[in-house]
Amino acid sequence: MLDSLYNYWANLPGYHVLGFGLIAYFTYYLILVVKRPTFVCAEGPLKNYLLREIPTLSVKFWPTFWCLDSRAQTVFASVLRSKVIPPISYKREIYTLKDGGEVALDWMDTNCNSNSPCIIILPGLTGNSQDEYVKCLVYAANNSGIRVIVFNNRGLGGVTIKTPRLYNACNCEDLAEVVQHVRNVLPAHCKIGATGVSMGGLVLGNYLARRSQEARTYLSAAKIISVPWNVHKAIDSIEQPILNNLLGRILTQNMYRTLMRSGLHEHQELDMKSIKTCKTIREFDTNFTIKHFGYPSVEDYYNDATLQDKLHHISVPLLCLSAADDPFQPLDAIPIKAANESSHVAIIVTARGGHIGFLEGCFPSAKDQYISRVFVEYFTKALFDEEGEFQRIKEDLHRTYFEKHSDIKA
Ligand SMILES: *[C@@H]1O[C@H](CO)[C@@H](O)[C@H](O)[C@H]1NC(C)=O
Ligand SMILES: *[C@@H]1O[C@H](CO)[C@@H](O)[C@H](O)[C@H]1NC(C)=O
Ligand SMILES: CC(=O)N[C@H]1CO[C@H](CO)[C@@H](O)[C@@H]1O
Repeated sequence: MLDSLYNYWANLPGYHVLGFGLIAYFTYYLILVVKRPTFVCAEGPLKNYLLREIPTLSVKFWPTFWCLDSRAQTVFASVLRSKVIPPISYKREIYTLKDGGEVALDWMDTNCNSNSPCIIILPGLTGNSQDEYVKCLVYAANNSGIRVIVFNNRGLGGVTIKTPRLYNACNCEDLAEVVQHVRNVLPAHCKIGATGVSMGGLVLGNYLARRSQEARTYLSAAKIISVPWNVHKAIDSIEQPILNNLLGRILTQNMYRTLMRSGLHEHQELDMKSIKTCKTIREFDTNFTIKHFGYPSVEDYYNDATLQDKLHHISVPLLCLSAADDPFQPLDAIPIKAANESSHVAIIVTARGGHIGFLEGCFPSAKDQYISRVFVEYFTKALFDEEGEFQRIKEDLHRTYFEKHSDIKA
């Protein structure tokens, strides 16, 4: 008996080895990978509302089993979306900012009427309205009858700059002007929401925190996807060898190309040669961004942009989606505790998903993706708000918020 067992193990046929391997992998997958996302927000009306109205919150997230690594999720999601989602033809509006600078606002409202609410989308670091994750959100909004405006930063989306100024991660003045403009051109009864992805999330988050009162008057709801909550930690994380560093290098090259295309070097003297040799985002920021915006050091700039410690200033209901394995965002930088105490900010953390990845199922679909599903479920409830419940929750939250923070102007 023992002999035959020994013989079996000693001469294990190859396909049995494969079988055991697969069983082990799927056991691991089912037990350790497939999980309900963590959802944090202070006990109260917003938390109850979101749990009730966003069905995706209470189901398990099934990351694509052959694409679990965070970098693989990040890269493959981008490739899949770019292959499957066709370009979108927007109505472009060139909007002139107060200092004479210009930004391109790309409108998409083919499935809308005069009552449709509107979402302003802020893409990531060097992103524009044709980026694959942006289109994924735009399609989803269009299918739900929501108007979308993609806010391309200065120098992006094919618009060259008119004044010697680009954009950065905490520059929310431009967004403030755009939000005000959108409010002025839309009928007063149309609600406005905003979504920022990655660096767009930093810009939006900083706007919500620094211009709390103003943001509250214009915006009904906000959402942030894959934001680097703590920029110091994000930059450290993206410099880790080998794969993270490689992603960082690609991004740095994109930043250089964006800078070239913006035409800034025709407006002011820049040492483009040394900027071109930068290999990391930190080097690029040291040699360009902080000089351009007058920060004494790169640490000062990252402090200024960091969102992790600003949650308590935010007074617009804000839903955030982050992955625990985001290569741009170590888990310990996600402000779980602050959100757990925040009446206005709720955070969903999936165990896997990478940076703007969140691919799910055996054969991830480009049309119905986790990021667009959460996005649409949240905004259709918050912005159409037929019973006015979300609006009432928002007003109640403000009342209790200002009782608690009597130092902040109501
Ligand atoms: C938006 O939705 C309308 C109506 O369903 C459809 O005709 C149109 O093609 C959609 N636009 C895009 C870009 O998908
Ligand atoms: C959130 O706060 C509650 C108390 O209000 C506490 O019981 C819970 O453990 C906290 N959760 C997290 C994730 O910090
Ligand atoms: C590539 C490059 O020019 N890097 C420089 C960026 O700035 C720092 C600090 O000023 C220099 O030490 C790097 O050599």
